[in-house]
Amino acid sequence: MMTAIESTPEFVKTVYERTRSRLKGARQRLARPLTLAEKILLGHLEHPDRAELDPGKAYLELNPDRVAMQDATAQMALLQFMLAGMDRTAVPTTVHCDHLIRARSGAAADVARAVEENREVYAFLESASARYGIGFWKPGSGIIHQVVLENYAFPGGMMIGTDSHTPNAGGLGMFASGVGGADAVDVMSGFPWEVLQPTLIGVRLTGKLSGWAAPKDVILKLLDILTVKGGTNAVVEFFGPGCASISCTGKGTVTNMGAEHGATTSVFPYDARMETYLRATRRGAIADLANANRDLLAADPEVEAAPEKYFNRVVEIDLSALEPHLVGPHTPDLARPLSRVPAAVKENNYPAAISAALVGSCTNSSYEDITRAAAVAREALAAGVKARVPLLITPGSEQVYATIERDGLLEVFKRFGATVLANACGPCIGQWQRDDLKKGTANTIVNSFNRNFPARNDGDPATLSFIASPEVVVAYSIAGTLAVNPVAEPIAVDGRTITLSAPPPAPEVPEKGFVFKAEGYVAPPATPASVAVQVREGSDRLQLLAPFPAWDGRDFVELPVILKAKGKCTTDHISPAGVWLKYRGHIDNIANNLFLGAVNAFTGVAGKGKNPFTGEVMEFSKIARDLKGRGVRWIAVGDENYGEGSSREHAAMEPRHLGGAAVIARSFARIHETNLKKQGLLPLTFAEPADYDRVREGDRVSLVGLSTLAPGKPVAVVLHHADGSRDEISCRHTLNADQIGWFRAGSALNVLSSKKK
Ligand code: MIC
Ligand code: SF4
Repeated sequence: MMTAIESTPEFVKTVYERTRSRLKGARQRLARPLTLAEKILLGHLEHPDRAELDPGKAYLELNPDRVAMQDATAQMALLQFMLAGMDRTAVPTTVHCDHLIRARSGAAADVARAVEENREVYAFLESASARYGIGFWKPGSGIIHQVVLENYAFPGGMMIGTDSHTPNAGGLGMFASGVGGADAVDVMSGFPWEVLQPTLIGVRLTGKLSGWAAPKDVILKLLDILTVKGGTNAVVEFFGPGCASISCTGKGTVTNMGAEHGATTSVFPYDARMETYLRATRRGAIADLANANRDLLAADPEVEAAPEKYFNRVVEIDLSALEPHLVGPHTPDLARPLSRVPAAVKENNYPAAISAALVGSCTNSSYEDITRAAAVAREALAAGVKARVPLLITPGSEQVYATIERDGLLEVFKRFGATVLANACGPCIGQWQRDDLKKGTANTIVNSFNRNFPARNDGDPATLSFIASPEVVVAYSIAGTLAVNPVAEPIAVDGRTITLSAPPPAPEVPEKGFVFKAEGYVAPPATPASVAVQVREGSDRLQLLAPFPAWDGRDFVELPVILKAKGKCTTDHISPAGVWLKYRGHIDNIANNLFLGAVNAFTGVAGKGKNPFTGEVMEFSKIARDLKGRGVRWIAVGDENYGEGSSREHAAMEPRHLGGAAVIARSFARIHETNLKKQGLLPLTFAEPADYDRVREGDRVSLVGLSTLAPGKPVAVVLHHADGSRDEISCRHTLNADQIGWFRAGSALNVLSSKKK
């Protein structure tokens, strides 16, 4: 039967009814009050009566209500889905074209160029969407998470998305999690989503945001507290009286950027602010349903009364005391209140001059965000001052764009000297053709994005990227320097000074309502099966996949270590985006970027290592390819929180494609660890984290006893050093029985295709 792509009231009603009935059994089993996250999780269990429940240990089988994919990850996801042999997706699914548009001269020209440059990729995505009954959002229609919030998210629902910032929908009370494409393929094929049962972090908000403090500062403060790995395998659930002072899209900012502390998702309870947003986005009937099911959409009252009894950890944030923050460079958890920035700039020798300011990204591109940012620009214009550094604005969606245009905000930005870019990811993902600076010039940028890993925005590791709220970014664009606190100190401009006042609270939804615009949406045809999926033979952008070979049943013996990564090794280090985004549908071509940003622990140099056979120093991808040619599998070694950041499964498929067998790290980020398992690699952690130091250059590694690999059972690992000595160490893994099956079969997809429902 054809399911609607939309989250129709009938659909939402069914979800609430199903949740209620599944919760009944779960409540009996647990016999205690439940948090909101637990209600949604238990309400989406495939087997509520018999599922093992053990936070941090048990794997849950869940039935998400929706799937969303963006163009850069959808390519691989759909190529895998094609191998699954399904006729159409089992749950409502959408594809959003937002990552492939290069920001250069402004919205219209950039979209036109992107359509030209990515013609065959868009044709593939559109035809595959049509073929499998998926809703398709064309380039220029908006950033996935903003479009999902405006159209598809609903309180109490569960969705997965092939993008790490999918938790944005938590601002509308949805349990929304970022996953790799292979997870999405499971759910699109009618199988459950398997995820480690998260532990629970409760964040109690008190007080009220005021002055320059913005929703962004709530998450920047939380990142400061939790750090980039503090949320791993946990759900962050907000509660307390402060929640009411944050709008729905503001809540979205907070949950969206929860990706940066690694949480499985973050979620707010349903409240009047969400109701306002639902009604303003033409979903009054869903607001009515939510109102009638409030008990499902918030924690039980006992939880708020004694949170420490129900959460593994409780964090308190007093919004009234919150100062505006700036985080960075290079990591989103290096937070400082603005008042401390000038001193930190001196101490650390950061370039004080700002070379560019950027507002936008899925985290901060709502109507409210743009309005607050425009208010700062307006005040400056009234004082005769414009942006003193290039200011680039990316609205989140067609709807936001059309509405800010009608309300005169675009005009304000134009007068202020800003460039308005396409409704897309743009510079947030390195799609920024910067012609103003020579590569390698140390420089500082400020933006309202979410990640600031080296080279992320402009492909240049010499750029220091700092993150703040949109209004603070505009204030910095006026100051042009980090040496002053632009929200508290007078700013010197052309021989005089101006002092900015805090922007007034912005309307959370436009007073005149949103301009509804969804010209970029293409619904699937009534008879999808007749559509041919377009993949040109010999294309350098798209390549059909072949299944990875099954494990041969033998131990891995004396495999070379091609990379020992030191320090932060995010997915941007493993498989950079920017110029490489163009190969996201071509496994062999994109594999040429393997480990390009990873820092070699033996040399401190990024992207290169020593070929274990020839001794030659070369790019890691070349080493891997050479070993593959010789029929030799290999190992990579990682540090803490290996694979932090994006959901891109390329970071797991590339090593697999080029012959990687295992990654041994001190710890893993959740999505990446799952991606490795899904693609048939073994993610192992050092039982003794200090054993990381035992790995020497030129080592060969044996993984012993793999035929008896079992859940919870450590793996014996032998490090054979070049001088003939050896170290025997123990490694852990988190594979459950099913996941061991993926390893044996060669990948999760091989298992899925063999048991297609
Ligand atoms: C990102 O912000 O890093 C991305 C680009 O949106 C990724 C997805 C991708 O790499 O395509 C993410 O966050 O998952
Ligand atoms: Fe796009 Fe940036 Fe959001 Fe990723 S974080 S979805 S690149 S806007």
